[in-house]
Amino acid sequence: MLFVVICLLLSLLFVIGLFLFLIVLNSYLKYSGTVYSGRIHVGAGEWEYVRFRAYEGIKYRIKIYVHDTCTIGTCDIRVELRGLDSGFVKYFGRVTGLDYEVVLPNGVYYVYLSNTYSIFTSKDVDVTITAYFTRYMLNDDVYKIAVIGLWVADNINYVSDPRGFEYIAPPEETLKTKAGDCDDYAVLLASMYRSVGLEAAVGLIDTDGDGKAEHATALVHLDEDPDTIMKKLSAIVQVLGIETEGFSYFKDESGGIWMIIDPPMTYGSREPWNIEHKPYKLVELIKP
Ligand SMILES: [Ca+2]
Ligand SMILES: [Ca+2]
Repeated sequence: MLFVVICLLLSLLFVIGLFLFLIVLNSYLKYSGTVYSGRIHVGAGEWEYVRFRAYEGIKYRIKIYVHDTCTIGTCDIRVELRGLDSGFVKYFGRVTGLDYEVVLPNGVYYVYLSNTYSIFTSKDVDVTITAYFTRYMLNDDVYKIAVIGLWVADNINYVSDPRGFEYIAPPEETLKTKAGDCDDYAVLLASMYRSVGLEAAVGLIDTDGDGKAEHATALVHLDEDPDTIMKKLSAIVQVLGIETEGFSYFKDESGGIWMIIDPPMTYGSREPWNIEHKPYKLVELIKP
């Protein structure tokens, strides 16, 4: 075990170029996620709505197009955007089309489409709501954790060590071969996170309940409370078209949490922070 610990420590001291990880982070910034897209029929004298959940720090683009199918009167619709919890209200009046970008407080929102002023004419309305990252996300801790975790989960393959030999690859080697086992993932992730300014470590984990570690994971220290982190994480993965159920962490005795990022333990999942395996007990924390 001492050998493993020393190797992990040494590997963690490798400094990976910031350059590569800024490319990884930047490449995700151009992502956009469809929150809603559909055609809504609004009958004469009626109204309909689109409901969506918005998260702080994400930019939403709301596009509305009223189809030119009306036979009597004008083809327009009265549009309102209202926040259920935040008290946010925006009136757009009667429009035939709309292209609106907004950053909203956390909460549930309704786009109301009112045709109540029209007696005879029903309307078909296309509504698209798209979520984008804002540029300042590049330096957000949870953003870094999520997109680097997903990048590693997508780009590194799980391959066992040489038979009878516990080999801990330096992070740049794992990047080159695009393969490794749990300790190689852990060292690579911890190094990547450290390269973009996060406090990251490797945790040695007992996964069979005998009190001894046989698994390793990357851990990132965060000072925020788990609820706030969960909201941010949900926001970030909404743009990436992912829904996350939750994330796993160990409480730090001196405050804050150690968030777990462990792609091999969430194989096939799009949530490398959501560990379902039990037991999963931290035996040793290795900080460089
Ligand atoms: Ca290994
Ligand atoms: Ca064990």
